[in-house]
Amino acid sequence: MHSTKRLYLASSNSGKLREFSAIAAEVNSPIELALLPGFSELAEFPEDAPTFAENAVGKALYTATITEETVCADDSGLVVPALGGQPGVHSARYARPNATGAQNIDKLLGALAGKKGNERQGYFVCALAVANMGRIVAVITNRADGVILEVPRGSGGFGYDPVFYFPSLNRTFAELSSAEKNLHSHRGKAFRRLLEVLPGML
Ligand code: ITT
Repeated sequence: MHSTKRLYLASSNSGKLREFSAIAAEVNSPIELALLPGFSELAEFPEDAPTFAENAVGKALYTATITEETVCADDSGLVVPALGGQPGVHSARYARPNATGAQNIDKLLGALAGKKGNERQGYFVCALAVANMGRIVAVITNRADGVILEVPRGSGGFGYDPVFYFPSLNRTFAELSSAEKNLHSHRGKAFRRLLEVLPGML
């Protein structure tokens, strides 16, 4: 029998809380998740480091200054090696600041026009960092590998999902149920790993 341990997410996104809570419930985790109270009043953390992990660590340390509880911050995005790693850490604002998923997809398909085969390979990355009282407790990263399609397919998910074809399921991420996506996605895999290592550390 485990005692419950609380982990705050450095986010005001209730979709993210639902996604992570569903994964925690599946693995019967003793970690109880909640959105970090006061997160939306904090000045936005500038995610301008060159790697996902650095951004997640910076955001975790920054947001953990408003609580004595343990905080988890994440950063994620799509890396396309044939584009020199773009959109990368700029994934959310690839087309322009506050771009929609469709605008980012348009820019990505334009950048990949004429590219075939291996040049259309890409992968999603998720970095999770956990901080408490000014210290980093854990950093986890994981990835999901796929191929960027020429034409979007499916209406689920968000961001680049409609053009992210996942070969082992023969579907795009936008054609998966949320349970299927959680099983295979960069974020799902990183978060399950975090749930494995974290109970011993809190
Ligand atoms: P918060 O920081 O407010 O949580 P965000 O949209 O900036 O929201 P991330 O930094 O985690 O979230 O993700 C950056 C971008 O990477 C996101 O806006 C998408 O364009 C893309 N991305 C990340 N994970 C994705 C996924 O599972 N499917 C599709 N696109 C994804």
